[in-house]
Order: sequence, then C-alpha cells, then structure tokens
Amino acid sequence: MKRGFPAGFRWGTATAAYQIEGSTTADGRGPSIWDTFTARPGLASGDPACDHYRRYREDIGLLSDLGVPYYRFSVAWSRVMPDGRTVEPRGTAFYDRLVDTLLDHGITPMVTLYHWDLPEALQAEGGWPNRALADLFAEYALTVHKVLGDRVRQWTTINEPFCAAFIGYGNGEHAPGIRDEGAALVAGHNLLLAHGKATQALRSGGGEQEVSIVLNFAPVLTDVDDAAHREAARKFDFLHNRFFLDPLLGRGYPPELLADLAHLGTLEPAIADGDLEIIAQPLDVLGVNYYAPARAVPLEDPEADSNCPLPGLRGMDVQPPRGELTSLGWEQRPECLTGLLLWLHEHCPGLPLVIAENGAAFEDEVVDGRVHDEKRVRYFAEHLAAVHDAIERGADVRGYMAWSLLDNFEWAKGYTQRFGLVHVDFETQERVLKDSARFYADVVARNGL
Ligand code: GCO
Repeated sequence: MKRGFPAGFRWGTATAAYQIEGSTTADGRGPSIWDTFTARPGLASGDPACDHYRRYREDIGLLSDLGVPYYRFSVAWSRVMPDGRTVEPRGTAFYDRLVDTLLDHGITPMVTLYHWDLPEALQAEGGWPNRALADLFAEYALTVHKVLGDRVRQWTTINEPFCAAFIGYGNGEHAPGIRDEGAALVAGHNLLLAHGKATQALRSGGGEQEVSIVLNFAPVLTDVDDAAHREAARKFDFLHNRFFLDPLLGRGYPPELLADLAHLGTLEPAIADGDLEIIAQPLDVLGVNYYAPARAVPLEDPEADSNCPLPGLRGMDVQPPRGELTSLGWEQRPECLTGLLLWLHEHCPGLPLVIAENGAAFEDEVVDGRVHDEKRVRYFAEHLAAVHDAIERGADVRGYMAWSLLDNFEWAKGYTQRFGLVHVDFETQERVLKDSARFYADVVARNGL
C-alpha cells in the first residue's frame, strides 16, 4: 500500500432523500418543491427514483457487503412534517427504522436535515426568501433530534446552501424554479440563519453530538495572471466559496462581496441585528463537497451581467470546462481538491474537515451482468490520492463520503446521469455492484490506496 490514511479515518457513502426514496405520497408525506418542480413538462419525476423507501433494507445490505462503515443520508422534511409544521409519525417512523437497520449492520448514520426538498406548503409562504422559515427549520431539526438523537451523533443542518439559494431562486434551474436574484440573496442569508438556529436547537436537545453544515466549493482557475483575471476570479470565488463560509466562521460577509452585490439591494437590508451571531454558532466539522473547479474570465463591460447562477455578479463570466470531462460536462482536476483542502485548513483554523461528497457521472458499461466503470474508478483513485496529499501536507481531513451509493435521480437531469457505486436498473430496480464499488470497498478495507 502506497498511501495509508490516518487511523479512524471515516469512510462512507452518501445519498439524499429526494434522489433515492420515491414513494412521494406514501404514509402521509406532503409534496416538496421538487415534486412540484418536476411536474413541469420535460422533467423526470423523483418517484420512484431508487424506490429506497421500500427497499432500504436491501440497500443497507449492500452497504454492509461493501464494508463501508459510515452512511450519510438526508431526512425529507415533507415526510416528517408534511405541511412543514405538523409531525407525521409514519414519516418519523421510517427514519427510525432506517437508523436502527444501519446500526444493526454496524454502520454509523450521518444525518443531513435539508438536502433541497422544502415542503411545498412552506414555498407557498414564500420559501427561503421568507425569514420565518429559519425558525420553522429549527423546530423541524429539534423534532428529528427527538426521534433519532439517542442513536445519531453526526448531524448536518443544510446541504449546499449555494445551490438551494442561487440555483433554486437565482437562475431557477432547480426547484422552486424562481428567477429573482434579489430574492436568491435573501434566501442565502435565511438558509444561514436557519442553520444557526437549527444548530442551537440540536445542541439544546442534549447528548453528545457533532454538528456540521455541508458547503460545495469550486476552486476558481484563470488562464491569465493579470489584474483583470484575478478580479474576475476573486468575484466568483467570493460568491461561490465565501458567501456562506465567512459568516459561519464569524467573519460576516466579505466586504468586497457585499460591494459586488450592493446594486441588487437586498442582502444588506436582510441582515437583522444579531443574525451574524446566530449564524456563527461554533461548528464541530465542516462538510466539503467537491466535484470540479470553475474557470473565470473578465468581461470588458463592467456593467455586463455574468453567466453564473447569479447574473448580477457583474463583470465576469464562467468559461467552459477543459480536458476530459465527466458525462455532466465537469472538468476533472484532482489537484484542485488538494488545493481546496489546504486552503480551507488555513482559512478555517482548528476546524476539522470531512469530504461529504465527491464523485463523478459517467456512462457504465454493462457486460454479462457485470458493470464496468473504469473512468469512475480512476476518478476516485485520483481524488483519493489528492485527499491523501492534502493530509500529508497538514490538512485536518477526518473522512470521505463517496457520492453516491446508488445511481439516482440527478435533479433537473433526471435519470440521465449515473453517479453510483451501485448500478440501478430503473426499470426493474435491480442493483448491481460496479467495479468502482469493489475498488472503493478495497480502499476502505485497507484504509489506503
Ligand atoms: C450535492 C448534490 C447531489 C448531486 C451531486 C451531483 O449535494 O451536490 O446535491 O445531490 O447529485 O452533487 O450533482
């Protein structure tokens, strides 16, 4: 073995409720914004997805066969509280069974409370641009903690607020499909506030727990090292990588970012007295999602809108990716993961990091019932080596969750993109381990590459 990971390194796989569960009307579940959004023409529905709501035992059996000791999953707010407020015991019972079954197999559950599936009833009240959702989210967090807190230690409040705010309410490519940049910025702030209040609620629930939030990062590359390119990269970097991180660390929004967004006129008025203190609750761990870098280029007209999810971030454009791409068209740059982890280590002193998602979509080759996915194996091998490099150079990385256990519902892309270690035939729901699953199981068993 060339690269050993630290003792106790947490190896896991990750999924999200709406991407795998299906059964969207079972046992009193209420509609979420993703049910409403995917009812639009041309979009695939998240039901049945992987039919995991009914097949969870089989899926946990797969996890157990693979010998991967941690499992990150999300709870659907609309199952636990169909209208966003009233508890549905059949919904909480599902997660109760799921956690028990994981523990029976010796697998440690890591719970994410929000992976984008807001109850539609709360969207009807304005969705995330409505500040009142922060308190409702804290009540939901406490409810789930009451049910699972005796067995679950690892809690993540929110997954990728960048996407929930800016892709959901900015460019509208994700649910709820709203294009209103000013509202998107307020949604971003309210998601942070919701995180802070939920963290307080979880801690008030007692017990020994580790609270985190999961952010998606995109290191920004430029072709030319001059002032204009550096400024274009700075703008995108601050929006993508620091809008959420800096307030969480107690530093507030970076002043340059506030200046970049000032003409939209909504973010600063949304910050009430005391908000930044609530947002800056101490974190035990930072969840890091990394898939690909971004490339930035300056626009000559400083007033020109950008092509990023928040067009009002003026004067820069995101350039097309380069090199051999994944099937989603994402650039493969493992060295950017090393750089990101080292930067986070410096930027967030004393905060342990866990990679909460990393993985790639490629087409699988199915031959005689075996599923070959050489490109995914290579992607994982290179990115794990990149994580190892970062650890060797001092980054405090405590774990790695492969995205994803199963091929699943890839949001606006429906079922066209396969990210799984396990191949799912969406006609028959048959699961078959891919070569990447065997590769990953081997890494986990040896705690190294
Ligand atoms: C995330 C995503 C996952 C996606 C994955 C690939 O947390 O980033 O929400 O749900 O499936 O990122 O796009």
